[in-house]
Amino acid sequence: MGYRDLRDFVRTLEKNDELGKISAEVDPVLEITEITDRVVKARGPALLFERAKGSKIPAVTNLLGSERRMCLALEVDTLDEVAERVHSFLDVKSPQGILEKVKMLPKLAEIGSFFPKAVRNGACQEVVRTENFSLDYFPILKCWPQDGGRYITWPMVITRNPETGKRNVGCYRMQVYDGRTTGMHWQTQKHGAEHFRNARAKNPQGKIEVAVAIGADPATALAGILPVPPDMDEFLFSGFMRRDPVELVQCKTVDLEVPANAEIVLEGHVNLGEMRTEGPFGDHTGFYSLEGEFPVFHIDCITHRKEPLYLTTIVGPPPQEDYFMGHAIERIFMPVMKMQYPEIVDVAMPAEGIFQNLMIVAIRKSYPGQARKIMNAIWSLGQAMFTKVVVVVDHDVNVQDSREVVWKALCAIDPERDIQFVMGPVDTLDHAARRQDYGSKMGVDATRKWPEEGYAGRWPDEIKMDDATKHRVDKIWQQLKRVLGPKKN
Ligand SMILES: Cc1cc2nc3c(=O)[nH]c(=O)nc-3n(C[C@H](O)[C@H](O)[C@H](O)COP(=O)(O)O)c2cc1C
Ligand SMILES: [Mn+2]
Repeated sequence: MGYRDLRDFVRTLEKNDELGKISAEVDPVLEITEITDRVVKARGPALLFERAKGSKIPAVTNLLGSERRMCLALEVDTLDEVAERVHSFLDVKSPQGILEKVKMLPKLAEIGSFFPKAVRNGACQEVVRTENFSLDYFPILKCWPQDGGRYITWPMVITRNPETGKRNVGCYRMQVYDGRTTGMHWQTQKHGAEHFRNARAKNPQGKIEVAVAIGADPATALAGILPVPPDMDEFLFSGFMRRDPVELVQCKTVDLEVPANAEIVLEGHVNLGEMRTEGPFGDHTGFYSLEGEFPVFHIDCITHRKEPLYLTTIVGPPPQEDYFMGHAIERIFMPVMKMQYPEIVDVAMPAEGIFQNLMIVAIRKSYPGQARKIMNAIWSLGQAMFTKVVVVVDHDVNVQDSREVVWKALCAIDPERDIQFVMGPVDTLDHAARRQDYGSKMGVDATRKWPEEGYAGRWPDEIKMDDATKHRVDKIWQQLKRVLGPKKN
């Protein structure tokens, strides 16, 4: 059984000593960010701001800002357990004979049980406001000094693909323009933006319906961040992660469904012919994203629980909470990468690489040029297409250890020979790119070079002491340590 809702998870955090309750009045303008930033960098607890200045609603930050809390959220001891479950579903082979077919049935039934489930009533609609509503009611953060205003930072933005009718859930920040109007910052290559363009192609002056849910049980709240393929329902994957279907309730004024257990829901529309300046925003790159033109979300109705919690997060100089989200997603989707590219041994995205700037991939190379094939694979794999620098190393490099990577990768390259540049789509937030959304990427082949790859010399072995000598020294080590004194080593 997954967590019922956000407050259920918050209670569990409290029981596990993973919640800091702040009863002093704190301003959602800058102060909540400053406190959250300090706490996440110290690997501190999730934070409940009980008295956010200017609002009666408490705010929650840093909900998943550590690996331990991410594991609590997904009810596992290690993230590998979720990866293992993903693997076991991918590993379904064509059954041979009746017995294997029978054995497969429970697995198939289990998949069926993860599909979102329609329910009639949801706590998210305890209060329905179609008039006299305003976003001012909620403790929405202004995160950093140069931000263009307040931003809703952890929404689940729900739209329907006008071509296929399929649902998408994306987490796209929303700048508050006034009590009923926000920006809709879906970046060019994201699924919400694709729905917008599809609809606009049919009817440039029309509109699309949008629902925004804020706060839910943690696996559902993560739905908007999951990089699943277009037209795959993120809520199905949330159901898989929580081992319980996401319950959805029909919105009051738009033809969309939202998680019944959500804290707050904004229903409304985006006009297809309308753009407005959005930004600046202190972003997850650690720099401000400057102003840009983005669509506008008009709120027609707000529903919420009787006493809602406002779930939000901050991004900024790494590491922040989004690092732990991204890391979990990287671990969970590893089996999918490995299924398509079995030579991949491990992948790492260090926090300072802010996801889109650096991916280190270890492969078991078995034919010439394979490292370069993997770079191209990464650049065509969903949102990994944005990766500015891909470093491919051999299987015996521990990619989780950045020091080892710097040491071994730099020893393995002849830069002119081993670095390649390609052009393609880059992240909207990349402020160094020559054009927004378009620029170059770099691949570094830091694997051992083979004669078949034109390497004329003999690749040296890595230095390692032989076991017999180590064993002999182990035996006299205690005695030596006395002579060497209390110093370390
Ligand atoms: C805290 C946070 C804020 C985000 N803000 C944005 C944003 O403003 N715009 C955007 O395009 N992606 C943003 N993302 C990344 C998307 O949520 C992510 O790429 C997601 O997979 C998009 O869903 P989609 O593939 O269905 O479009 C954010 C992610 C996090 C964790
Ligand atoms: Mn999507």
